[in-house]
Amino acid sequence: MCVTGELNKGMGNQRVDKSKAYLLAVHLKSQDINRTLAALDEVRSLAETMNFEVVGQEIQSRDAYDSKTYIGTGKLIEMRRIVEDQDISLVLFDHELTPNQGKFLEKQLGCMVLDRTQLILEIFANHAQTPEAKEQVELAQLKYMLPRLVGLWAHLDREKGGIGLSKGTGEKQINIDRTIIRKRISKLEKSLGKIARERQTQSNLRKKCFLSCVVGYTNAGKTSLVNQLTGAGLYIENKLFATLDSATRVMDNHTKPKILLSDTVGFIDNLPHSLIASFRSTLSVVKEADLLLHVIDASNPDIDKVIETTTEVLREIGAANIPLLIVLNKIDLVEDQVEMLVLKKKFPEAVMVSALDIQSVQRFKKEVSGFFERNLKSERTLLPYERSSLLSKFYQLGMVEKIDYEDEGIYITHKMTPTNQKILAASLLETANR
Ligand SMILES: Nc1nc2c(ncn2[C@@H]2O[C@H](COP(=O)(O)OP(=O)(O)OP(=O)(O)O)[C@@H](O)[C@H]2O)c(=O)[nH]1
Ligand SMILES: [Mg+2]
Repeated sequence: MCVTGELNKGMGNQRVDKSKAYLLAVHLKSQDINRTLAALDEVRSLAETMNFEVVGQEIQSRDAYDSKTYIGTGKLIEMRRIVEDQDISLVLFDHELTPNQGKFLEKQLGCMVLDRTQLILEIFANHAQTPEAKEQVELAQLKYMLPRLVGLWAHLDREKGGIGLSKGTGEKQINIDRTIIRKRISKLEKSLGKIARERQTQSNLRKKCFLSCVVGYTNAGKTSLVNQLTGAGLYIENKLFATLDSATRVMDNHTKPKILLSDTVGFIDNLPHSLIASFRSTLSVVKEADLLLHVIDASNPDIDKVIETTTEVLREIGAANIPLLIVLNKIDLVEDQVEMLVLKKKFPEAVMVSALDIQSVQRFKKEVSGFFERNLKSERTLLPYERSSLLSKFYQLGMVEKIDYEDEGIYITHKMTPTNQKILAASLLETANR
């Protein structure tokens, strides 16, 4: 499903004419202007990711958002002239518009209007490659659309006299559409549920390993680091949301158990809730991780916001309590020594890395292995001789450090992840009960 279908025609490298886009933001006087500027910059990156040509931008200072026009009547008139004079195809807003505001603005401006959420949904729709990602995006779009149907069909009721429709035609159409959309949502949820169960089987296999997962803001360099650390060859791009699927690769073969590294979809400020909900199964890998590597673009001027956003999403998906290592990537772009010192002071525990510098990547790899070793406690378990067949489980699930054969049984000194400890305990209990 693609709202910008017409505009997107010929997108990609072959695109000849880029659609001209204009950015609009409302700055509330009570807010920090830097945040408004940063939000507008982000909309620009989203627009560029969609291959639109951003030809201008405006910031309107107001005490409050205007409920009808969002930007205020004066600015709207000024904007209409700009749209006409410069042949603008679409106006992009830094904020989520109400369905009525969206429709009203489109009518007044005479061009397509997209808000931040729609833009993000469009990018996801464009980038989705796998059947799972496509279904997740469609689900998010339908959930976004459902409460907005009133706005879409209200005109039918308003215009009923003129076009000869009976009273309430719009309302009836809304009910038909709602039923169709609800059916499709339920079908998609069933299909995604099936994929999630298959994913669970894969994850049971993964549990035998130590799972680390990169998380963080979109474009922070997560996939680049995964590629450097594992040789994965995953797709990277200097655009937002290049990655929409999870991918897991072996990072270290020499440890017991192996260390795996997963890449996954990036986050953004005010990530639409429908998207987070729909991407739950893709993000399940984050929830299962033994260690999260929070990758941050060190050259981002608003690191606090980036951390805030990631922390918030991690909380929302139930991954807030997993051990987390801060990774300041793109350190090669921080040229100012003072800035570097500020970063070191602010994040004394962080790993500083550049995905472009192999030596720093190797140091980073050691940090992850070190974390893994530090966090695995040595345990000593007694295995009675009559259950010695379970010895192989210890080797499968962790590192066996020492074995002592005593009169009462085999004492095994081992290290394993908390998840694998639980799997082992369950196996021991199961055989004890037989
Ligand atoms: N200068 C510099 N550029 C980097 C570094 N790491 C990644 N990049 C660039 O940053 C851009 C984004 O990199 P990705 O690895 O796709 O970022 P990501 O976090 O996976 O992004 P999404 O999947 O879109 O969320 C690419 O153009 C990379 O080449 C780095 O350490 N230094
Ligand atoms: Mg990526």
